[in-house]
Amino acid sequence: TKSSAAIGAKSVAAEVAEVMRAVGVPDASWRNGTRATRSPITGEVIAHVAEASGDDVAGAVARSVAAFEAWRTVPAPRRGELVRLIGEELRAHKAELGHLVTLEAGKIVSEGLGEVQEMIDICDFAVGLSRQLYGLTIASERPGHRMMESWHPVGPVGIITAFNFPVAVWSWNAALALVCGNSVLWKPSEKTPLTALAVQALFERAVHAFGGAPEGLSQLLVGGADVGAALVDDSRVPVVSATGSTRMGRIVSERVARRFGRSILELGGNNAAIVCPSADLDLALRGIAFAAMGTAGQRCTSLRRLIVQEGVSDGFVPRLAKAYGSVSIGDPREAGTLIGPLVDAAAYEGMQKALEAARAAGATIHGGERVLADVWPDAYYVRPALVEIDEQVEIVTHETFAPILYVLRSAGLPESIKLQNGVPQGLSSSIFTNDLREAEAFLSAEGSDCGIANVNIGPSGAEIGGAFGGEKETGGGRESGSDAWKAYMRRATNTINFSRQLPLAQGVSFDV
Ligand code: UN1
Repeated sequence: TKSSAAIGAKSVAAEVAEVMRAVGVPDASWRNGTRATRSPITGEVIAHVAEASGDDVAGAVARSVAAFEAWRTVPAPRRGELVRLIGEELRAHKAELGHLVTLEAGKIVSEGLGEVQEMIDICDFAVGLSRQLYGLTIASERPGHRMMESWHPVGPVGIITAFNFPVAVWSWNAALALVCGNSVLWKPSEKTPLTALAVQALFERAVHAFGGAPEGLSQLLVGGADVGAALVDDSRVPVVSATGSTRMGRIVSERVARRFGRSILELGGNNAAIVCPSADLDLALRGIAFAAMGTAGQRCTSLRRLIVQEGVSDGFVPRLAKAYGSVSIGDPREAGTLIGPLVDAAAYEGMQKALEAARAAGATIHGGERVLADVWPDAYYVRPALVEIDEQVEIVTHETFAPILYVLRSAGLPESIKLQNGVPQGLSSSIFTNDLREAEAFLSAEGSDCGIANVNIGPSGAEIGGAFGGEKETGGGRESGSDAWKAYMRRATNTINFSRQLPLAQGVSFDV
């Protein structure tokens, strides 16, 4: 635990002001507004942001529709050029934006920078994609006919993001949506408006360098739940991508479905890792430590359940407990800190409630207590908790957005997979094994039921090249790599008759 002597002299607010100036965010958007925002590092107020209200959304959507109507006629590779320029701005401002992620979301320095790198990576991916966006040609049953499918821009895309990846998730959606010919409207988390404002400023710079992009192509809507609701209910927004809790996602998906919109949902995870007797336990320990404790357990991919198989050395869990006991917790700005703060008091309370429930279920708990409260009474730092528990009781099946790792024992691989799949969420999963049969069984149709299944790495820290998302209560959406772009376009099936006859499909005759 960092001592107060080691605490940086500069206030978080002063550092925020420096970054906002360096990136060119107008003062009016964050200095004199109505909503106070706090840094989780110290709990101090760092900004008063200006807010939109639900009533402002209709006008923003109208501008977005106009921008879309112009943008969809721009050739896709040219649209890619704008995204390339966004990537360039991100490269040029990686240090500042990464630092702002640290200040506003409390991530350690390398994770703040990593988040911006993830944005740069998706821009690169989208630029290449802008020269593809391919459809199929399909064999027609009719002579002199050809069938094909075309992918077209779909319209304004609403993007609702969470505090824990305050900027990368926007970029997964926006980079694809923009090369696909859409406009975007972004409602960031109420906890992280400043990083969103900084990204918007970088976007405006890219637009300026690009020259000739329609006004309002990417708009930022800083505001509360009423803004989100207005966006979700607006039938001019055909696609809404939402990242957050399952509770929020259920509301969004029902409301979007009511107007026949499409939603891309990235909701709760309850990710597990199975440790088999053949595993490289040193490697497993490191993989588990990062996945479970990294980002203070506040990734949707964070490792929340560890399934240790019979035959794994008895020393393994005590070794893990030792790592939990000694991991450095403190100011995420400081080199050497691995665990920064929880986002706010509510996150801390949620964690303590979960630990109480586990204790009541007979669990043995290592760690989990609040630390540094004497230094920063308004910030919430905790020692990550390792919770040994006999059964996958109710509380274990919930996603608690905090660093709690439940440790379960299992008799063998089938039972491990059953435990792994025995929760309502289906985002990410992993197995540590050196046995090919076990690894392949885990990845097979009878194995993990998650959208992400890994071998010999933890469940978090995915690259952008793969499709990202999960099944069941995780919502079924896929973002970023692979063919996730298709969710941001509409598909048209085309049949072209180049003959002089008019044969009908299915052998139907209709002679007039
Ligand atoms: C999230 O936590 O919302 O796979 C996203 C990962 C990151 C993305 C996490 N690339 O952990």
